[in-house]
Amino acid sequence: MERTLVLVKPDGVRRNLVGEVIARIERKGYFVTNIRMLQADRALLEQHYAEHIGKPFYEPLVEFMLSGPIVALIAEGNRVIEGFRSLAGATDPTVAAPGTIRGDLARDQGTKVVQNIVHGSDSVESAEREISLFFGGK
Ligand code: IDP
Ligand code: MG
Repeated sequence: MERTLVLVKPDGVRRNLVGEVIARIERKGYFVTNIRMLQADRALLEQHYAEHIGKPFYEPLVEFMLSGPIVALIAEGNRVIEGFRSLAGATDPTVAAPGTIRGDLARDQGTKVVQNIVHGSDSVESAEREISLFFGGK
């Protein structure tokens, strides 16, 4: 069964949207098979967002992800990686389609980093790498 790593980012936790995100995953028919709330540290985020090191939004992104607790979960199902990214919507919430998590629940806050409620892995390789980071290889 395919797996993906979903994060509810600090904006989603602060706004009490953890249940909303989980409900959308479950209503779509995917299974939540592991979940934890944590306060990330810089070392974890540097590994998680390694592909973005050096980009102008990298440091604001790390600061944002350090700004409060996050929820990490594993969702499972056929084509769940693609399916969750479809549920999440486009990175920029201003243009994310209505009906998606980002399109319905987020907007531009004028910050250096886009605050867009959720993260979802973008490939099988990144999903397995990210699941190992947040769940220790389980
Ligand atoms: P994704 O979360 O849709 O996969 P990525 O390109 O992997 O998007 O970027 C990781 C995160 O960095 C985004 O979710 C968003 O919070 C932030 N981000 C990405 N691109 C920009 C940008 O151009 N400006 C500000 N923040 C950005
Ligand atoms: Mg990404």
